[in-house]
Amino acid sequence: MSTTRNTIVTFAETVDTAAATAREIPQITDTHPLTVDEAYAVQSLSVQRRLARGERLVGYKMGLTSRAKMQQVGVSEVIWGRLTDAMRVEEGGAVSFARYVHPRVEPEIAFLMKGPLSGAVSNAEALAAVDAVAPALEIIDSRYRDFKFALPDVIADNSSSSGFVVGEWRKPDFDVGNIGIVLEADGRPVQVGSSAAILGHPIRSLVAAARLIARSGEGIKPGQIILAGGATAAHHLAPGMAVRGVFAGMGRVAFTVED
Ligand code: OOG
Ligand code: MG
Repeated sequence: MSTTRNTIVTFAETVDTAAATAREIPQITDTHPLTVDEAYAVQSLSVQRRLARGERLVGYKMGLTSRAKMQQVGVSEVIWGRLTDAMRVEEGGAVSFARYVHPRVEPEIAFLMKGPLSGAVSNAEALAAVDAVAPALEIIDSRYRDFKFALPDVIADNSSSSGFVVGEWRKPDFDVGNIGIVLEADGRPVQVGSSAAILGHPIRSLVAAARLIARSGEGIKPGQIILAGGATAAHHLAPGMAVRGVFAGMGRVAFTVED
């Protein structure tokens, strides 16, 4: 079954509406096979709908860059998604549980870019394009029933992008390759890991971002934020929960969940 342009447009509307209304949907691939390129086309059109409503593209997120994440969702390909200003949650702020289907949180490293980055680049070139690094938390929320999906489904659903919180930016004059991370829920450690879990070093995730995003005809631009991917498995959010990420030598980042 080949996928027509009209079908791509329809799927883009389906995933966008599911995200906007916090309603779960069946997996697209239950009824219609999609190639990876078609899935990225659905993602692109669904995010264009957000931009048409006034949201702004502020960067990209990498996904499934650690084994813990791949194992948790049963998909083992590195993926990426788009971040808009509406997804940003203020550090120390609150999110409303009702806005999501079944949200989870995971600790990540964020890069703030000062140079453009596109195509095949080395680790050193990627690092030279970084203005600052920060501890971050990503809120992911698959729109698919039971948080279950195949690779094309999750890509079409903007790689589960829902929200992100960024802590204090620091100049990248230290190595982010092995930062100890504790994810806490209500003061209790729920995940413990290291930034080394992200492809061996988070800078490799930025290199992969430059390469993969270029395949869709886009490039990373100065001022954009890139999330490197979860360093640990994600933890389920619940109403009333206080979430905090503690990153050794980098600082903390926190938010709370309201009803
Ligand atoms: C897919 C998104 C993965 C990460 O950091 O690995 C991701 C998902 O787990 O729903 O954001
Ligand atoms: Mg993530």
